[in-house]
Amino acid sequence: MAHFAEVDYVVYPAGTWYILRSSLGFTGVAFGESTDLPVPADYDGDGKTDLAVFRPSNGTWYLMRSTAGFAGIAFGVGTDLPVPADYDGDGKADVAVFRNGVWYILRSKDGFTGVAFGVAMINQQLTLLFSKTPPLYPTDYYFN
Ligand SMILES: [Ca+2]
Ligand SMILES: [Ca+2]
Repeated sequence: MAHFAEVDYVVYPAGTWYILRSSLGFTGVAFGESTDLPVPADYDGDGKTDLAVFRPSNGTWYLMRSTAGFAGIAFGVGTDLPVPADYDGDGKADVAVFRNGVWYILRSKDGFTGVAFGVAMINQQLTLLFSKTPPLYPTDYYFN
């Protein structure tokens, strides 16, 4: 867990990541399209956050992993809310979506699962909130 002073900041307007890194300064990286949803997380478990987007038009996750490299993973549909996190506790973030009160999780160690928790209305509200809020993610970013 990074101390606040060491955290990097990133914004994601129209397919370019603008990252203010705590130790390496500012950078801009083109990754993704303007209609993609940014889903940064540490997917390969090396302790560094990876650039990643969820593309609603084809339900595919595009991951630029800092150690394991690029990956494209078809998981979810366009109306899903992407909710990546490490659900099975192996240190690697898992691809996951929330849809109509069900969490669909592709766990890196324990495999696929679906968990009913919440209601469909939450999904709609979160999607609305997500779409109107400029993404701002403080985290530890890898980029050279
Ligand atoms: Ca990583
Ligand atoms: Ca995991």
